[in-house]
Amino acid sequence: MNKILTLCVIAESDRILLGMKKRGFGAGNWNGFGGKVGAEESIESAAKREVVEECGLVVESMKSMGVLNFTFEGQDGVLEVHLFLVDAWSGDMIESEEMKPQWFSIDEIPYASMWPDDEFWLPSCLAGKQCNGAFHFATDGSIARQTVTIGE
Ligand code: 8OG
Repeated sequence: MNKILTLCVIAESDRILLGMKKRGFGAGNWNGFGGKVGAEESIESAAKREVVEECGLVVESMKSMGVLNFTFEGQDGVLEVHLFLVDAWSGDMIESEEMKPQWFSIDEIPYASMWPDDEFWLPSCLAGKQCNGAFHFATDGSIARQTVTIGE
């Protein structure tokens, strides 16, 4: 079964907000904010809900940046992750049960402690370019195959 998920990249010109995932899928990695789209909600409203739940910030403006599909060796189904770049927000940042947020300089993004695919699309996303792609993960967590298309 395919799953639809969201991923919001919150960034200013020189820094990015990442969250240390404290539990569940991807625990121990820095990542953007997001999760599963509920049956009754739009992808955009799910993206905004996940941001406020995970780090307390209210999304005021975001841009759709593409779709990344993830498959895993030996597992059925596709994770369809809808990517957004958030460029305006309000509210106060909080640590949640799921995520510990922290700002990083754009020059010091901790790729070694992130999902291994991120280095192939995140720089382009931060530059405002559309990112579409598919990554197939081997059982050891490495990327076995990938296709990435970067747009304008
Ligand atoms: O609800 P849950 O916490 O399981 O959602 C998983 C989050 O992780 C969701 O925001 C989508 C995101 N995500 C993946 N795979 C990858 C990936 O390979 N790279 C990044 N950066 N995020 C991912 O599910």
